Amino acid sequence: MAKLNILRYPDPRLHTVAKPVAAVDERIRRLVDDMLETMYAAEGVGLAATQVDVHERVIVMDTSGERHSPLVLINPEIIARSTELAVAEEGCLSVPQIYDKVERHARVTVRALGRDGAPFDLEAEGLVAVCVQHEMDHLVGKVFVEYLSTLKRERIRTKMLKKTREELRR
Ligand code: GNR
Ligand code: NI
Repeated sequence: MAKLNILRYPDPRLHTVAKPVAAVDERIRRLVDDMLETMYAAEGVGLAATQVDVHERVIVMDTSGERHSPLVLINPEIIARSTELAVAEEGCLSVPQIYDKVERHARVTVRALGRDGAPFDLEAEGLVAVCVQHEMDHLVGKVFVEYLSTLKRERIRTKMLKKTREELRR
């Protein structure tokens, strides 16, 4: 296994649209395992392949407190969504230390392939629903800050660029 580098906003590669996985083979299983290692090391509850500069429809998640319940979603599609919306505070490993409220569907049903290539449906609510919608946005090149006002987004962009520059100077 290997820990992968996580792209940081405003990296333009975060806006790449991922392609469907053609076959769940050894290469994809290795990607999944590397993404899980990367997510756990970063203490995130989810990670999309887009964030590690791989533009294929792969997501890993673990919303359990114990961090021993990995969930793998390959080629995820939302097959049902509640009309009811819910607002939750979100963060993103690609936008460290920024948290803000985002409104999304309160419940979603997602159809995906697992690490074994077998299809399954996930009925999500609460943090799982927030996280899976957040991750699926990454796969179409969307970062949660794009739901915020232009003013907030510009402030975040400036702050991130400054932070990355300072880190490079060290
Ligand atoms: O670790 C993460 N926490 C989180 C909290 C609230 C809503 C969404 C998330 S996802 C985020 C990890 C990440 O950036 N996934 O893309
Ligand atoms: Ni994210």
